[in-house]
Amino acid sequence: MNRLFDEHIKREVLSLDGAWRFAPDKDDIGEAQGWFNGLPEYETVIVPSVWNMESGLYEYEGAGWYEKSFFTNGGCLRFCFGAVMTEAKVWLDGVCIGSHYGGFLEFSLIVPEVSAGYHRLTVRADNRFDEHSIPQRVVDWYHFGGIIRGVSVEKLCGITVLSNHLEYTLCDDLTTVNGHFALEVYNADSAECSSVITARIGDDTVSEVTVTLPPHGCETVTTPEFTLKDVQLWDVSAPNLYDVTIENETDDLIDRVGFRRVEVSDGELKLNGKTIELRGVNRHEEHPDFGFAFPMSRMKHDIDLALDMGCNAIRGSHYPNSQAFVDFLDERGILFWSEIPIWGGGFPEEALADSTVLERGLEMHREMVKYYYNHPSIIFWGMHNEIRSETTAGYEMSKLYYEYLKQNGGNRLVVYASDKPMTDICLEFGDVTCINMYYGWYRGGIEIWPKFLDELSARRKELGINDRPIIFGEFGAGAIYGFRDTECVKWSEDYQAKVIDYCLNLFHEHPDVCGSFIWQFADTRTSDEMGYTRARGFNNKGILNENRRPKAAYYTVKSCYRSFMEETK
Ligand code: ADA
Repeated sequence: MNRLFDEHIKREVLSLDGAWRFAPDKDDIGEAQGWFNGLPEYETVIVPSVWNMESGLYEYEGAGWYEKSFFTNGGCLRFCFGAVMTEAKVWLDGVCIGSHYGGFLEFSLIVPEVSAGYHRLTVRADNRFDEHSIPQRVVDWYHFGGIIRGVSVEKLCGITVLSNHLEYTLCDDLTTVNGHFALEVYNADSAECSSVITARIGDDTVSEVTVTLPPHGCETVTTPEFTLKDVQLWDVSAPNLYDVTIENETDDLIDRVGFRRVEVSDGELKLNGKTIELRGVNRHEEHPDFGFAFPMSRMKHDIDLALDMGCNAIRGSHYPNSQAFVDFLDERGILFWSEIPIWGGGFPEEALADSTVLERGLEMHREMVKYYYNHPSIIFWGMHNEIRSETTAGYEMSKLYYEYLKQNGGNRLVVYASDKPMTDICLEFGDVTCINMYYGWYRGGIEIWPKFLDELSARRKELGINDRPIIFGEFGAGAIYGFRDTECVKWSEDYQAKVIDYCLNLFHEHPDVCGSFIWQFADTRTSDEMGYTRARGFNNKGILNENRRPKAAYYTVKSCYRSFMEETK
């Protein structure tokens, strides 16, 4: 289960979450020895999870095999994986049925004819890196391995809808919507099949389309255009959602949508025509007990904390978060920045120009757009973070991804976080100028900030992009939970609170800045490659510690963000 609602009522879905047989493959011999025909030795683990939480595997990087038996009364089956770190290969009864690259994105594999009876599903997950990996080995988070999100098997019958995008424009009256659905349809039968598919929004049938497909054919069809009147907008203060049901006699796909408009105009960021200031945090979807297999109950708690601080925005740094988390954001009215894990600090220039990397990154953007398209909370697609944006390779990558996302990403802005704006040659590819900068922590004290802001304004003017607002995508300071000091020294909670307080107020007062995303929401376990700059093996810039206990900065942020919020009322 990866959503906060049932995606199917008519379609038969069997959850495969729970106990699986598991074996780490430390010598990488599993494939040669045919482990897909049955694991020679195994222990029981619970899926979803990361293997690093199993004893003896805290630092394990390599391949891991998972196996589970299930029963079906036969037919066309679709195996759905919420996310597997990082490369997955899948077998059904010893026969390979497909593979997937990319750790934080869902994928599904269809097997057209499966006999009735018991079957064995085997997954080999591999979380190693090479020069073509996204991310590359050096990242400031931990390289967890395993099946990190839910797994299910769906039985497909006749014409089925695999995915849907609601494409719409909101008219200037902000109450009328013109739209249509783009439906990815598949024929699960071994004969040609025809069916009328109906699309409902709430209780209203808005569109119908007749689909005819050859045996096991798949295509994307567009429903006729419809108009909806008196629409209740989705907004941060009133996150109105509508249920969507796409169905025919035997199949259905249920989703939720919200109608809103996001744009940059008159140099300001606007949501539904009104200027909005983003009061944000960066959050890793990572927990000390669960790694990337972040439980839904804890997601809700994180959102409660963010709202308590007065946040209205979260950056899903640095990879697509689980669908359930974004569902919560849709429900609670928090804006989201969703990005793929191209983390520049560890990305050498040659990797940016590597054709496999470029294609893998593009495919990750395609999948992110495909699976997250209908979430109203997502207002930014993030292309990458802190890459070598002063190089030609950085420019070419940015251009490729920007053009793809502008064309295919729906009503959203495209952004990336730059840590070198004075030499960056890609800034034209950000609808908003997003800066990561750490004065007060790295590269000198907080007194440098005003000078930096002046230089940034001059640079943006020179590039002719000063009509776009600025967002601070990252800033902050490290603090060890519980370390207080009257001298306000580095690593103390007091020092962190001071830096954040200074930055938030400075950005809030600046006419060109439309938002701040503090680095970071909670402390996170990091990789060995980050070395001695990361006390305890953690990135300690959380305003909460890893167990979500507040540091002093929590109350500073709460006081700032809540007072900014009051000003906009
Ligand atoms: C970068 C990076 C973050 C984190 C941060 C830090 O800006 O994008 O992931 O590593 O630095 O803590 O230094």
